[in-house]
Amino acid sequence: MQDSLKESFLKDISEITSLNDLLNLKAKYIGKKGIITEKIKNLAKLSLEERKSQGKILNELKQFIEELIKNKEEELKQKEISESLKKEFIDITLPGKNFYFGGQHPVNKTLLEIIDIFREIGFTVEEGPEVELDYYNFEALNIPKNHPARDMQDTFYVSEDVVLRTHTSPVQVRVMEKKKPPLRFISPGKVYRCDSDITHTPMFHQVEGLMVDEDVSFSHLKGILVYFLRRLFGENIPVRFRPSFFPFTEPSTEIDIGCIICSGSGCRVCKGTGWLEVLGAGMVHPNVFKFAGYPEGKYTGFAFGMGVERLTMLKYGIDDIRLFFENDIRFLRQF
Ligand code: 2NL
Repeated sequence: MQDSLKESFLKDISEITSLNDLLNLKAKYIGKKGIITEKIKNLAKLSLEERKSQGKILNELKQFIEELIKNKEEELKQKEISESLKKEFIDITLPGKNFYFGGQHPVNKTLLEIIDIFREIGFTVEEGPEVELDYYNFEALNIPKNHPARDMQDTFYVSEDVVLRTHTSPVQVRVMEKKKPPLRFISPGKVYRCDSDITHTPMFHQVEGLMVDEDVSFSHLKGILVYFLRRLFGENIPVRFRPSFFPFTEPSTEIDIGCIICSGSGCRVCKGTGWLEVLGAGMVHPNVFKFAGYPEGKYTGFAFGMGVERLTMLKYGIDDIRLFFENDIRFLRQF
């Protein structure tokens, strides 16, 4: 009788594959209402003789079952651990996922190049507000109210006498108000004009420069700007000066370099002329010194200005300025 019980237990336990089933099996045989437990309870009904022999057999069987369940439990726990280890295995020798480094924005690259060149020859860097008084943006630069230059530059007005600066020249006026010559600095930064097409964006970057002292002449202007262009575009770049007009300089000039796309033979980029305009410059107008509070006739100086997006477009042969502001990673990765 107890032998067949043992056999049925051995058969049952051999089919167990989970801890949960094992607990049920334990309850079935040796739980509160388990088969063995019941049998032990029923011993009381037997004669002393039988109680002794049956009791011994049942106790041994119970111990045997407990032992096997304990072993099985250990075995199942080990199996569970090794299975989860197998499932969670990470092959650290697999190649990593590709990721890409960001790059410097091409406009910023050009800007930093320009700043470096001027720093090396003793120019410092000055900055100022982007929201500017009409006075500093126009008035103090010899552009009076109703001057056509104010229409030429489509200006974002914040209020009647506050604008988004249309150039970085107001920085230079502010520096002149505070410091006496000799002055030699550049003012890079964002400027704003109400204009948008393939060569204009409402915000772009400009670098202006100013050098003021006693006896600064047009030959200083020429020497420094030709040197600058040779550094930026290469030693052999052709440079030419054309007469021009700005309200804040007299005389004024626009400076061209030989077309870097066609080397001067004429192409789409230089519109067949062989030349590209890259700088505006001139000798500071006496009225600008007057607004800055400098004594009349004491100082002379030259000033210049350039558009950083335009220079970057020429340098890399980019034909649409809006590409700079779309931040398409495929575009940006090329620089
Ligand atoms: C251009 C031309 C220029 C200046 C900027 C300047 C500043 C002061 C006094 C006189 Cl405080 N001039 N700046 C002079 C000539 C040209 O910029 O084509 N910019 C993109």
